[in-house]
Amino acid sequence: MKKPLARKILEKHIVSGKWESGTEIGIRIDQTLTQDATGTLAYLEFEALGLDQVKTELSVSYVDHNLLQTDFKNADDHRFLQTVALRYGIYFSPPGNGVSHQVHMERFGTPGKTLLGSDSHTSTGGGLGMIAIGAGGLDVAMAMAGELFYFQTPKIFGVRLIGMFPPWVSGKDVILEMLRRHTVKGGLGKIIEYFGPGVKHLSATDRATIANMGAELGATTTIFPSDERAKEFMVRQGRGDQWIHLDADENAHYDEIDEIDLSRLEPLIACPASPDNVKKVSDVEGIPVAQVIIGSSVNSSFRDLMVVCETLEGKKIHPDVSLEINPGSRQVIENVIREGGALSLTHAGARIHQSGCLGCIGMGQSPATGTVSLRTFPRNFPGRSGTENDRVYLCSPETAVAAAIFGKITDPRMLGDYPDIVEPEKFIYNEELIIKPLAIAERKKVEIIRGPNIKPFPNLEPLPAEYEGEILLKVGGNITTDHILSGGNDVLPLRSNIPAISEHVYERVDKAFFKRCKEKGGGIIIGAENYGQGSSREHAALAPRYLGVQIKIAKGFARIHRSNLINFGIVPLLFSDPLDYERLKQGDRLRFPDIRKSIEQGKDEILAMCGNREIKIRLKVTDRERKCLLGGGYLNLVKKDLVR
Ligand code: MIC
Repeated sequence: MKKPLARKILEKHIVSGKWESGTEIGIRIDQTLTQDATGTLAYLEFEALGLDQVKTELSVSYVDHNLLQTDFKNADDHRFLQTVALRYGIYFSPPGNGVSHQVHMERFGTPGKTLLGSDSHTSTGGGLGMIAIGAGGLDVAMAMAGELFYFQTPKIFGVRLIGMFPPWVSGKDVILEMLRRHTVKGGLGKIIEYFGPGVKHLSATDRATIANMGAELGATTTIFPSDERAKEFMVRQGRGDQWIHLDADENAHYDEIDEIDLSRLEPLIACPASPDNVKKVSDVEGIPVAQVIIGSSVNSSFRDLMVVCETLEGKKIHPDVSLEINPGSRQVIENVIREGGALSLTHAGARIHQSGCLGCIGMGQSPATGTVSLRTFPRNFPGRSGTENDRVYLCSPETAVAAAIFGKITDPRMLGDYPDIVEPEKFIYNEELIIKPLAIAERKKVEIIRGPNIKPFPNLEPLPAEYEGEILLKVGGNITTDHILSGGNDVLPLRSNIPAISEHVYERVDKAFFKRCKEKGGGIIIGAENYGQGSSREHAALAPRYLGVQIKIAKGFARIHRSNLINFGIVPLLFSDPLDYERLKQGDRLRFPDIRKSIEQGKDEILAMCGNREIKIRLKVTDRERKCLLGGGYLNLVKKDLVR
């Protein structure tokens, strides 16, 4: 059979299972990345395994999220992460160096390798022909320990690109078009693979934008071929020798196919408050804008910023707009400076921030009450900006800069000549700024420095024989991990302190949740479709578990959150009859009389009682996952194996 590229790379990495729809495969992971907001916990988990060093080809720890230092907590975490990296043989990219996705692509991304990252946007690496997957921190810790990464054999969704971009249209418009067509659930269980004659017209960083936001489709990951454009990028990074040509077989078989004609795309924009609420910019023109942010996790590359610089040359931003620039990396801003772009930015009135994620996860940059903010970020979930009832739109740098100039949403095509951005033959960069692993003999001498906010990983008890609890909360469809546990400057610094962060669980949905959950000693949460979409933050599973939540029932779960639940021993049950979702309400008590035995015996149907009424509930898990659930989580299971 003629195979897609994703399958060819994955088959080279499969160690357990085989390529068969609906079954689990376990793959070898070549590279890992962590960022600080998820990394502290991932390294606490790695430490708990008691190993001496990482077992991957390459592991990198980035500090890019918790950059504001309003007290000791984030700074302490940064030091912890740096010393952990030195201790275990991990590269360390310090604060200010840039966003993990951009820096990894610049310095380490390699076609054909597998990359697992504790950030849902790790998929960015697919822009260079990698299989790059976002996961919970524990899965990444396990990969660092040399364990396999397990997931369901995905379907491969081929997207054929034809034509060429018209002026003022770029990579962001491709992924917004995908979200318009397929919604935030459209990629569940799938890898999105782009192919066809249009691919060669996309630069590596345009591809990275599309791959990054494949996470918003719910996809397992996204991949592009490794062709001349990927090579060009790697040569400019001084890494041409690491490039290899990789492509799908000719006439490869895809499980599903769609086609996008790039020449017919026009500027698009995702309206509040979901990345799939996509409209044509021309249809929402005229809405006054108070803030424009360009950069962060996506659209923060040299090309993205230079389009903005050149458009702004000789112009001034609108007096009602705060234009903010979050460069993807130090390398990006250095090259923009060399080309003279930074001067156009500052002279036009832009505020240049340090390289990092910042406002993308609510770490500063919150918009003013009742105002519109246009961002080139990947997500606009409600309240994620840190401002209640925020109105955040997602768009390309082209659309963003047009709004900054005119003070209202404006179709960028009216800006006239489209700047022709020529990338430097060789980017300037300073390799010394990423701290390399120490020689093996030196590692043991490193003392890991822990601040007072860094608390040990909590102990999780095995699943009891029977479980009874109250429905503590009933939520609707597409609930994000931001709803379950928000980001922002108040909560993010608690990521290494589970007891403290657990006080914030579901606070944005129901302020009384924590108190109720504490009083009842835990219980059950009920959700609808695509429960737990969005961020990979495993805290959204571990913190409720710490409060005693041991069962979640939904119509469907998002991939990463589902794995995180299992990793921490929360049973992810599915409604067999959607009417039961309608019938059950907050405050109902549910009893699972023989839940442990049913899971041990490999049963798919789990008996649940609401008073005298039986509720039809299913459990769709693999044998490995059953063991995790029974033992109180993945860490307990692996620790036991290591001891043995
Ligand atoms: C996100 O876009 O939500 C983040 C910030 O990248 C998160 C990481 C986190 O919650 O720490 C993600 O997507 O994994």
